Amino acid sequence: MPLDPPVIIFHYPRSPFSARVLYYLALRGIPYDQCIQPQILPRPDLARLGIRYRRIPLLSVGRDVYLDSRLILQRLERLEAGQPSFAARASPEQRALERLLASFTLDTGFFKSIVQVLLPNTPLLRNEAFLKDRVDMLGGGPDFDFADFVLRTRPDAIVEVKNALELLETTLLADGRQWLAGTEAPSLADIEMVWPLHWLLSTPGAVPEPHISARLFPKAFAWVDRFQAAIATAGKSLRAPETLSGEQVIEVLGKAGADKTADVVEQRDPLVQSHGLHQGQVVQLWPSDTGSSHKTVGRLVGLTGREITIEATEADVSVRIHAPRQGFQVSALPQEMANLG
Ligand SMILES: N[C@@H](CCC(=O)N[C@@H](CS)C(=O)NCC(=O)O)C(=O)O
Repeated sequence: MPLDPPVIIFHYPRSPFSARVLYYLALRGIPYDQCIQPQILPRPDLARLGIRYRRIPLLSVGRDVYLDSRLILQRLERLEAGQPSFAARASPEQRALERLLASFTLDTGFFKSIVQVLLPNTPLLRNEAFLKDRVDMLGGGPDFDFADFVLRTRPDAIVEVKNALELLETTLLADGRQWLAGTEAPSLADIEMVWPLHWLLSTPGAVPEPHISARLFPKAFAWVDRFQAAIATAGKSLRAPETLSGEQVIEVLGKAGADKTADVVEQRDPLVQSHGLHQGQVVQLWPSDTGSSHKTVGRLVGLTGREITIEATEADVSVRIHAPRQGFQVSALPQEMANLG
């Protein structure tokens, strides 16, 4: 039985940011379907939804598509399906820990360090098409040697990752607890810390021994294994996701309803005031860190302190696209600005 509203994740296998979302879905017991994307551009299924944003994952709930795993988890926390939300079950201290761990893995250089440690020992660093695609994402010019950059920066990155494991081993996991926030079952705090570490530890040949090993960090390694076992168990009681084609996605979204809770352009917002943004205006939306040359175009539907919502203008079906405020920018289309003058 599909969920109402339908939930679809757009991802590819072994994408670590997608794992963050898939773990969440498994632990909450939220049924979903998936639309598998190629690891490098182009991504025609997303183009048909009017989405030029180039990062993975995305998640649709009804005909609302959410960009960025940050906003995806916030949306899922509001979804009434499966187990109660994590927020409903957590104490203020546990919620603070979740936020701090999310900030550590997402907002510091930690994830980049994981990439620098992992990539040299995978075939990806010898895959020309992959390297070219990721240089485009990072905004590097034709002379930027991504492989050389990763190899040069790896020693420092190993130290960063080692320090993070040491922190877990000597603080949160030191008293022998099963889960980071001292809960009975894995919580959002575990999800927020485990996804980059599991990606590293489960990639064949990627763990930089002897600097990092199960012998040096037995509690942290056991916790990552325990988490995977919990996900496998949770997955068994969840209906297996159907894999949808781009065409099937269009069909599902075409019949689905919209979530209008963030359909307000807050007049007191500093950006709205300084740029004179208004509902219905055609805007472009893009992430400020990587992939920022890929700008998605649509009519502004909502702009709050947490979320930007647009109605896609380049889609084969009526789709609403949501991005978090953090890490994203929105502006009027340049030609529209010219028209105003
Ligand atoms: N801030 C984004 C980052 C997502 C991200 O960087 N994802 C990687 C894949 S795991 C990616 O998009 N790589 C480039 C690509 O797939 O085009 C999020 O939290 O979702």
